[in-house]
Amino acid sequence: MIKKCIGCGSILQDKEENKIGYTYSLDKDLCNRCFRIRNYSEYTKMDRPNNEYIDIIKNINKTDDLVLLVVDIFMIPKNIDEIFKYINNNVLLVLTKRDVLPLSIKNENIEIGIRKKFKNIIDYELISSLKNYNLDSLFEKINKYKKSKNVYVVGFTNAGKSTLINKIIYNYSDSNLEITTSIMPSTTLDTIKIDINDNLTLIDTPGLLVENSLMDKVTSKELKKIMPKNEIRPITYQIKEKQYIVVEDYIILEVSDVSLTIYASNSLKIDRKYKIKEYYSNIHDLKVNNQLVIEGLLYINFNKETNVKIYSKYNIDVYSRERLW
Ligand SMILES: Nc1nc2c(ncn2[C@@H]2O[C@H](COP(=O)(O)OP(=O)(O)OP(=O)(O)O)[C@@H](O)[C@H]2O)c(=O)[nH]1
Ligand SMILES: [Mg+2]
Repeated sequence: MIKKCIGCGSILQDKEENKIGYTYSLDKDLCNRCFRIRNYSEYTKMDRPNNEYIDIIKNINKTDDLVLLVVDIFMIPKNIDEIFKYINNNVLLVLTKRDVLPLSIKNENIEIGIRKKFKNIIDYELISSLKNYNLDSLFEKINKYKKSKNVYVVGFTNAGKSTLINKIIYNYSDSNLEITTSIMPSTTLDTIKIDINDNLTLIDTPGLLVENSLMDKVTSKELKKIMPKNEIRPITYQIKEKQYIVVEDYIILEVSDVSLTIYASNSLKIDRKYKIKEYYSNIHDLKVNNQLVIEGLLYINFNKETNVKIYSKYNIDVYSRERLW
């Protein structure tokens, strides 16, 4: 009989120690990797090719089950729309991690931006799993829109899908199951079915990989600094002559004659400099309309269209986009 790890969904096996699903005894419910993440916060990188994750999402198309698309409101990936290529199901958009976005950004403005960006959704909810914010309202919407017992939870890696499901289990079911969550990408490796009640089964799925994201280049220790833990304090600079903004040892931004506001984790070291001794080899020269995104690290709002030069330690996506709010 096939037995799946209750933490990450992978099929348990006791043969190959370095492969997915390894456990030294098939009597266990957790694979070794999940056991180590949970008990020692020790993460072993163990991912599958992105096309296998895409195939899992595509399979949902064969059903008319409701889909919850979970999106990290601070790190909306560049290719977020890709998901709509794979599924035609009804999509309830769940914007999560509201707790890290500054409260000075009004929910009404977020709603306007979201309605403009996501045209193919039946509804949306702005939540924080961490703070239990709007979870009752989300749970009502799930019950309102679901067409069948099964509801799929999809999104990009690290969006907070499994954390949300754990919260729903805790709040609204008698079960004490817990899915493995972590700060590193590709924590969930296969589908995990969770019965919330007789009429509702949530199905967790592995997150699609974010292309060229800093998330994939750094250690878990670094990621702890990069991922905001609490409300972001935006940093504004008025820049006249040519200056440099340095973010840890990840990027150097070269700008002049502009006002900019940086949204990034409060734990990151951000400095303004007039001279730079050493640059990085990945160079991006681009015109930014009003928002610059460094994938997996931060975004910066500009008061006007401007030319910027970015030196990046790693080969990651750097691009301009229309700000949503
Ligand atoms: N601040 C904050 N962090 C959150 C919230 N929800 C999840 N996180 C964090 O986001 C990280 C990723 O969470 P997961 O639930 O493992 O993400 P996932 O979408 O299941 O990721 P994959 O399994 O890789 O697809 C963890 O460090 C969580 O603690 C939230 O509401 N607020
Ligand atoms: Mg997960």
